[in-house]
Amino acid sequence: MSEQLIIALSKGRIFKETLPLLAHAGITPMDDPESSRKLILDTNHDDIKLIIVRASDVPTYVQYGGADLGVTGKDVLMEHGGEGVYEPLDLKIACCKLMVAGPKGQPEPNRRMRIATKFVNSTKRYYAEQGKQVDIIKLYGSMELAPLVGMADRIVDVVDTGNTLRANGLEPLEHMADISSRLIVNKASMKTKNSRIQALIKHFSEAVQRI
Ligand code: PRT
Ligand code: MG
Repeated sequence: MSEQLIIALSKGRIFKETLPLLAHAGITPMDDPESSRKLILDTNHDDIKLIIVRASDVPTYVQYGGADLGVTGKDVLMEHGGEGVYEPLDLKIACCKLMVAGPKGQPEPNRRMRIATKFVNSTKRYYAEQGKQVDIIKLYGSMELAPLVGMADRIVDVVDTGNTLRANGLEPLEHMADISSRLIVNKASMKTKNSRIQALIKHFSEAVQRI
């Protein structure tokens, strides 16, 4: 039997949008992570397993060899830093933008701005490049709430339709980066399982062209 190949995915949009790419590579999961409690999903190949982890944990699993490959948002990858992983392919799925947003019509305060975000590293880098001193408040979700309760002047978050911002009286202010999901590969696996991983990259890249 050949060695196992483990692919790390997160539930929700990443899993759904990766399914057609897996299908093009002849890989079908045997379980649905939305209904199953299993964290390791079998596929139609005995030697290919999918692991289901938090979106922000995908690069960590791949970095430390818990998975050979993973699919992760560029936002998450930028925040992680990308150590220990290769990023061979832009999958062009789960597209969105990393943005600064704030309450509609509210100018910058005359003191240091407070920015609420889960993207602490990217936010630090962004304002440092502009030579702006800001205070960053780390949150784990629902960043949109922070300005509404007066805890922050701005947020940094990923935006797709902008509906969530609008529904909370916020507006997009600055575009920081275009985001899409990337295929990432553990550096050691790329050597030891090279031909299988190259074959998968090839199938995925064909699927990206077509879809
Ligand atoms: O949910 P959890 O905390 O576990 O992790 P996560 O939110 O990072 O995971 P998930 O599955 O929601 O997102 C995975 C990846 O999808 C992200 O890392 C992004 O690269 C990408 N992506 C694409 C998005 C969106 N579009 C998006 N719209 N991630 C999050 N959103 C949020 C957005 O912040 C807003 O709160 O969805 C909400 C709706 O967006 P609007 O602008 O359409 O209203
Ligand atoms: Mg989410």
